[in-house]
Amino acid sequence: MSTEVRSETSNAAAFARAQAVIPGGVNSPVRAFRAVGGTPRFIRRAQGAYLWDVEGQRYIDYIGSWGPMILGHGHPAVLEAVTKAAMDGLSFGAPTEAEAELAEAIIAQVPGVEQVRLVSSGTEAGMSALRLARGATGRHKFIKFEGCYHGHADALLVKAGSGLATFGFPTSAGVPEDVVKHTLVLEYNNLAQIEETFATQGHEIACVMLEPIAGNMNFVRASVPFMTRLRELCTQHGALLVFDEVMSGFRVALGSAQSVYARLIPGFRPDMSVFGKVIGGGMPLAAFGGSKDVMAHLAPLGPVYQAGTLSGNPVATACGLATLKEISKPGFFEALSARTRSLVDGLAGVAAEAGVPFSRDSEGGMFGFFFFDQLPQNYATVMTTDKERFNRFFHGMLDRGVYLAPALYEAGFVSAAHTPADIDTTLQAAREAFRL
Ligand code: KE4
Repeated sequence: MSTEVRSETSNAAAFARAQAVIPGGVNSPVRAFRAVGGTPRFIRRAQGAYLWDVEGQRYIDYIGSWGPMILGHGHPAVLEAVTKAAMDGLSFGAPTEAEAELAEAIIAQVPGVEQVRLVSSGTEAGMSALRLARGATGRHKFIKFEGCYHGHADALLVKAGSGLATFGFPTSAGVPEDVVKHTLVLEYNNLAQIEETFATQGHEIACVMLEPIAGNMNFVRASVPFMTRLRELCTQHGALLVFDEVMSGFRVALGSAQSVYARLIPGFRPDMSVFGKVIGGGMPLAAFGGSKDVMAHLAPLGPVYQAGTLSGNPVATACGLATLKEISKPGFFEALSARTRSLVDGLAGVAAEAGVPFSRDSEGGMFGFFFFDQLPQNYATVMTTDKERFNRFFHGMLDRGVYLAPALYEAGFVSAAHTPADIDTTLQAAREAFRL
């Protein structure tokens, strides 16, 4: 672990300073390390697969800004594009050719999407997709699944109520009950629940929104039977199937998770898709899209209002375009998938040597692991996995220069900048951390 003598402060001092002026010292809760304990690392800079904190400690970065940094930090082509765009103007509040170019680049890789609207965050994209689904169908109810996160819009901050297909109740203060009264929260991968819910309420359901590979409960795939039936039920009842691919989009495959399911389920495609993270390359940019018919309900064409001062921002758009150009190159995902798989298979081998119950999965540059002897299929099971063991492992790895997600329900990410030597270093750290 290399240490640069640059620091004029410590993580603890930086945290104390931040806590005085920012709630919890962070601008997004997961960064505060509340789930794992300890002092969050304040990052001063990043390059390739590495982060450096204010104490000069280097970390191999397996968060990658929670997904966007698929090329690694500081890719020269991306920095060049961002710098040029910035020199031409930071924001116009007027349309630019680059927005159409980015929309074309997204649409080219996702057959089910004919048009997209660019926005500034995954929350904004998910919220807008829900409003559009409701406006396009004239229905209010929608289904989400426990363990899937779709951003912090009020109607989406809901967890399962007791019993089958009851209306959820808010997971956050400040969300009135009547805002979530149309939100049905079901168990991920539970065929019986979607059958019964559609049988009794199908005619009232505007959409089903889900993460096809759920990275907000670490890494849980929708089973093929579940996804197949979900598609059939949505089609049968006139509900829109909305894929939240903010995390999985352009991360698990160039065609996103929906291309993985299209290979497993002939002719499969969702009705709407939500993207973020990778398509912005680390800048504030997200999108939602679908058929021209569905998107025609959006203002200024139709009655579903949606807007944004910085939507399609030229600097963010340049960053996203440069990122998509690089990941579209032949062999990119094959190499990234192999590198990610070498990490998780290596971790499984080291866990076995240590006699630690462990399961893992990965797709493209996204991975997950559990201190549990099999891969969980739903949120309830994920939450029974060994939290104490995870927290010890997390800090053991952090102390050895490996930065994993600071919560057992979060996914991990490998970039094109991670080398076989980085994987070996990670596995060496794990050999010790598994024994803590
Ligand atoms: P943002 O509003 O954070 O850009 O996107 C919300 C969102 C929507 N949909 C999915 C599937 C997501 O994973 C996210 C955001 N992901 C989290 C990581 N679990 C971002 C990290 C954070 O909240 O700080």
